[in-house]
Amino acid sequence: MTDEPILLTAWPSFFGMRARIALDEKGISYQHREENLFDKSPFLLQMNPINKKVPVLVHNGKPICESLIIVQYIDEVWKDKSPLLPSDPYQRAQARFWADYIDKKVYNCINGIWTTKGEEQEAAKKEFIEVMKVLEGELGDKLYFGGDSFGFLDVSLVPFYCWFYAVEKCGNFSTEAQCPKLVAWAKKCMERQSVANSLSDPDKVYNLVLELEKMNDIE
Ligand code: GS8
Repeated sequence: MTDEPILLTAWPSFFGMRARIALDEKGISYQHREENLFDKSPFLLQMNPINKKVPVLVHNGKPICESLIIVQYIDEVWKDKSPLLPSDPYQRAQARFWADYIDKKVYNCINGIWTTKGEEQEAAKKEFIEVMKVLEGELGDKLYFGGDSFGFLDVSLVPFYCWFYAVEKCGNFSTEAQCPKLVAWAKKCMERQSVANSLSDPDKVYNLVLELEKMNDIE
């Protein structure tokens, strides 16, 4: 007997979107609990006392933390439908390598663009495009990162796409002009219900970024 899982997340969180996409791909119904990251709930602090961050998946009363670990857990527990990780150990290791690369690079570049101005922002934009080109190279001419089917790496990267509009407006540049194949891949992913349902509205993300810039005196 298993309980309906609970997902603690916050709407702008790309990490939370990963978990939402994975649950949707598997057709799992779950309880979505929206957290206010400026005033975290006692339940979040109890479920993730170490990092105190979202997302957290609570399954059978037990917490699973860290988005990539959550996606892998979902894939292992509900393994009969829509496998996300490749079955071949080498391919699985490669998918994990690239997901780790995304975690180490993409988040910092995106934050670097909207939290800075001038030379610092130029450097963040340059790095962002370099990273996107590396990922575009890994995608190659494939439909999805893992080949013909949507999988773990797609889930890991596509949530960042709903932040592209905000950082492009802040930095006055176009990702599509420099990485057309990567943006075409993101649009292809958006055709999936699981992705379209899970990603936040780019305008809403941009408005949040403008509010945060004001709050943090970034002019
Ligand atoms: C990152 C989670 C995270 O940064 C993961 O799950 O993959 N490596 C983790 N979550 C943010 C929201 S998204 O920017 C968060 O919860 N921040 C609250 C805080 O730092 O206090």
